[in-house]
Amino acid sequence: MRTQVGIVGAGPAGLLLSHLLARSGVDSVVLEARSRTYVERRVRAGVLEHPTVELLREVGLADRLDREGMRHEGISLRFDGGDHRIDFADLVGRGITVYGQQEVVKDLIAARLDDGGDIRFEVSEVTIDGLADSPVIGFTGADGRREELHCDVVAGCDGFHGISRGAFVPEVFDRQYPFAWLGILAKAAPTHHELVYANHPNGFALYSMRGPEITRLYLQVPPDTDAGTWSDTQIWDELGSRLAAEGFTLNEGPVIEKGVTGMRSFVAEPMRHGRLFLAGDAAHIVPPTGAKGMNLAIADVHVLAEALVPFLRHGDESGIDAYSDTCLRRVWRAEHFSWWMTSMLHVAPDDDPIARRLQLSQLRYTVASRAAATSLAENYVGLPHGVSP
Ligand code: RFL
Ligand code: PHB
Repeated sequence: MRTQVGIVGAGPAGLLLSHLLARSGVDSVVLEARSRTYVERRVRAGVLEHPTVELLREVGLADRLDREGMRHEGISLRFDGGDHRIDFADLVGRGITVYGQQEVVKDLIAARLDDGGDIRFEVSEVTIDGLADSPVIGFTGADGRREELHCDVVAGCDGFHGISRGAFVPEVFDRQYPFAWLGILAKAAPTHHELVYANHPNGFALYSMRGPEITRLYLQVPPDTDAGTWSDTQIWDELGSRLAAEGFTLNEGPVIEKGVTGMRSFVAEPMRHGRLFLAGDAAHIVPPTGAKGMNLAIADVHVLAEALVPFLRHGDESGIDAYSDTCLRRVWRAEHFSWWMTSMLHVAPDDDPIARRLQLSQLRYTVASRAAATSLAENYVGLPHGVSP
């Protein structure tokens, strides 16, 4: 088999890359380890930055997003018994859209398949060779047959646990946090129209949603927590305490999904090795407090598609040579913002009294100063794709 771009992984990064390339007449094949049903049901991110939504609109992927996505013009920071709104619309004139990652993935798969795109689900034993000049991806198809995919370049979009990062030895920056998130999806109508990030002496809590009938909620828990040890009643009680504010009621309902997510900051440098380009979680992980993971994956492949098209059309290498540096600047900005939000909002297990007071001071300043609130808003709604400060 032969294609121009061999894409490993059908998450938001791999699927969107395939779509962007197809719009410029570049062929690709997407190889995915899981089944279509599995990737379409995987519950993950929910917040789309402004530049993400703009890009999806520009490339014809936003029909359902525009109908069903929930536009938010701010978030609340809740601490010390008070609720403080950060008004994105007023501060930076832009907002975010709440639309589940699995909805983005469904829209992308449908668009690719409608357009004759080649996505192979349930592949295994993926290998990558020939990265100096003529890449070959080996894989076993769903039918058990061993195949070889020859391509001009490989896009490693296979997430944090994928194999493509292992094709070379990048420099790795890795920090794990001493806490995790217990997340639930509940069949309960949201009672508040925006996200609430709460810093409470018992730990962080986040109030989010997925639609008019579904609430998405998270609690800070110790890193080794087994989700099964938390009963639904305990979860609702703890959410009630941590999110408490005057006039705020939490609608409870059946818990339809429950899981624990670890928190880490991770970056692999560079994001390119010969003809291999890493994008999304394959190259970097942020703690979810800044809602940046999927958005970064989308920003990476936007830059990558714009670099690959001139290279594949007429051998222009300027874009591919700049790819890693261009992405890493934006990645480190998002790493910083996500680390900053995480440290401001979570309670450290050692409960250091100085750290606690510094946190509260930072929170009070962030909600009281227009300059500080604007900085949060600008980062949260998302900096433009391409070169970052
Ligand atoms: P993905 O989505 O992990 O996709 C990688 C795909 O590669 C496949 N794969 C392989 N395929 C073939 N061969 C192999 N050897 C393979 N190994 C793996 C996998 O099956 C998978 O389909 O990576 P991608 O595309 O880079 O996308 C990244 C995002 O998924 C991720 O950053 C976000 O989900 C992170 N995230 C959030 N991001 C946001 O932007 N906003 C949020 O609000 C947000 N909240 C979150 C999150 C992640 C969370 N969890 C569960 C980690 C909340 C949570 C709880
Ligand atoms: C979500 O809705 O899943 C969500 C929202 C904001 C975050 C992380 C996750 O920071």
